[in-house]
Amino acid sequence: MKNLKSVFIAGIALVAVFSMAALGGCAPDPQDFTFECEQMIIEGSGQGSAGASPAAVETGPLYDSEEEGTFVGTFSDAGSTLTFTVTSDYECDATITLYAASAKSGMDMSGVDWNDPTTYGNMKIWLDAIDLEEVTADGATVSITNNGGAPVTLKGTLPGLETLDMNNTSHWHQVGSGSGTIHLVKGENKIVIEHVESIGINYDKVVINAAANLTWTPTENE
Ligand SMILES: [Ca+2]
Repeated sequence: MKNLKSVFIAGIALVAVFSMAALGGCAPDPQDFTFECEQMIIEGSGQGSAGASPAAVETGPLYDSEEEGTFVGTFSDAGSTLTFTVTSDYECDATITLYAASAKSGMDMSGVDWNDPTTYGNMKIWLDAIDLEEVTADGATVSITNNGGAPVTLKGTLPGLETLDMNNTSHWHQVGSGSGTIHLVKGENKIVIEHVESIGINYDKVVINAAANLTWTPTENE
């Protein structure tokens, strides 16, 4: 009798587990998985100091910090992409957060008289903040899609700088972030970050918070 009762209770427990799995779809507690942009497949280009350049991996000091970061820089041409494939053991909605720094510089030379060197200091250079949710004629500034589906809307801002010191590398590494919801399928998720607008952005990393185990194979870029 006692054994029968145990079997019965075990049966109820099993039904409960299956019901939870059916309702939630995702099993483990949510956890963060980090994907460094410099380890993604880079297909991009932009304007470097020597003119048109392929997107490149660069390491440098972070703004207002003792630390260094590694980025995909010289990334400004529309249509450039970062691609990475994540294998998930569950189908679920997950939070995706992009960490990046604005490299959208602006310049005002109206106070400069080129015949008068004493006015050269009046040149103003700055970095614009980038609202990741802002929709341009071509779509959002940055588009993230999974397996070719609808783009994820990212909410967040990459901060700007009132005065940009071109020679201070850390000024190009003031990291901000934007988050959205991405739907992961069980199995392969080919995630593409597309640079929609022709403006400068230095890409740092993506963090996905998912109630699943996510794995990937990083790409070795130079
Ligand atoms: Ca990075």
